Amino acid sequence: MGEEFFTEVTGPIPFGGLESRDPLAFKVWQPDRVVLGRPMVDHLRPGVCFWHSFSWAGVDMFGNGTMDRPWLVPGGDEMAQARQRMAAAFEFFTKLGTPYYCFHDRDVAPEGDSFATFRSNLDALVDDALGYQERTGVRLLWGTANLFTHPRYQAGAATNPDPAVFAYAAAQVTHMLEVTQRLGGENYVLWGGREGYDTLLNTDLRREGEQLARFLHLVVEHKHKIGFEGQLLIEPKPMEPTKHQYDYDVQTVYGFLLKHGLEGEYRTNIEANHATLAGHSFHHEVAFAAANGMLGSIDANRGDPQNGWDTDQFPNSVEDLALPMYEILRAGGIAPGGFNFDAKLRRQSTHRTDLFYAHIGGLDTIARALLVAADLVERDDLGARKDRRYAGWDADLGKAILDGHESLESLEAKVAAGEVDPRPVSGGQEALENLVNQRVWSVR
Ligand code: XLS
Ligand code: CA
Ligand code: CA
Repeated sequence: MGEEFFTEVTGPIPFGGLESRDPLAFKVWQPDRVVLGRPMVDHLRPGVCFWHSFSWAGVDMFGNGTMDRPWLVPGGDEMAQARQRMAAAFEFFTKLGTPYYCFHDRDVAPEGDSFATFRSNLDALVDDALGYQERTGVRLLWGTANLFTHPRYQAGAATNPDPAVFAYAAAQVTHMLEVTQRLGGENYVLWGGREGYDTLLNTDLRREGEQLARFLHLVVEHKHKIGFEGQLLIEPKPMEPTKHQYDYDVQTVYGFLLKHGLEGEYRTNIEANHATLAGHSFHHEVAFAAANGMLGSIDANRGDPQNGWDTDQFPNSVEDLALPMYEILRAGGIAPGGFNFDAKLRRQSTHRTDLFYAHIGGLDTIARALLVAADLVERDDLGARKDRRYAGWDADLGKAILDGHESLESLEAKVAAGEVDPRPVSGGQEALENLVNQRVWSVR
């Protein structure tokens, strides 16, 4: 073993239980605990994201890096630092005990001064990653290409007014899709960070929509050509860094895919904080995706209700997560997706061990949300009440309407003859909320 980076944590983080006072022990997360007939780890498939945890030193738009990250100190040999970064990452994954990780091409490999150099840097580091994966058993949940940091992408990648930028983005995605396949990645994500606009004064919405659709078709073609068996995912976000982003929310993405004949090829990677930025709840985004065959994977994090930024904080509210988790269980689970912690430390959490506290809290929170959701599914009160509420649609009148056996005229005749005379029924929202809270409070 080479240099050790997380010396305060000696071995895998143990399970301590709800009464444990050890800050470096799990209170709820027990990968092997069986929930609804499956180990917890198979339900949640949690992953650590490379970019926030290993490729970011706490830089923000007003200040320099604050964190103790020797592999990010500016001015060093970039390939040597990249190797250190990967060693630190795999040491962390193994000590934390999570099965998956996710990365952008640029998180692991130095850019160099040309695409050819970038590609060979990436290939060398992917060779290393393969070795680490084999030795540790940690797997790749998803790969993605960074099409937003370099100045060439300032006006978007696929939606750029310059086709040369489209071509450059295509080159990056081609290679990263192949890298993801080589590493056995189970999904490939496209987040259109700058596929949007800052002002309509210089933006042709019609052209940009067509360009984006063409790009998405090319990705599908290449996926099938190389036989990549993973799932393609689009990650919605309404804004930031652009003023408006085209993949606004799951429903917008779904409509775009339908319009361009891409349905069935992509699902969504839903990030909790992006849902709230879009003015929705995370629950809404997950429920919409589940109802329309668009549920792909989850980026687990939260925003801060006091501001409208993408703060990417670690999840810490079981109440917020229990109902999205319930939708996921009812939809048959999240695999081949998982729960990627797309979350970063606060800038003042400068110590390396803070990374452990953050992920321990996040894992315990999603694990407890899973227990609550599983209990709700097992009792099935919510499902049964919903079924009762819609029972009319399974009876004669509802079926006749949906099967096309009724017209406006035939319905008018029924109403006029007094055969149909609806009475308002209570939606019972408060009783339902109580039911959920009772589970949140009592499940162990
Ligand atoms: C940014 C996004 C990004 C994607 C991957 O807001 O969350 O990190 O998950 O490109
Ligand atoms: Ca994300
Ligand atoms: Ca985010």
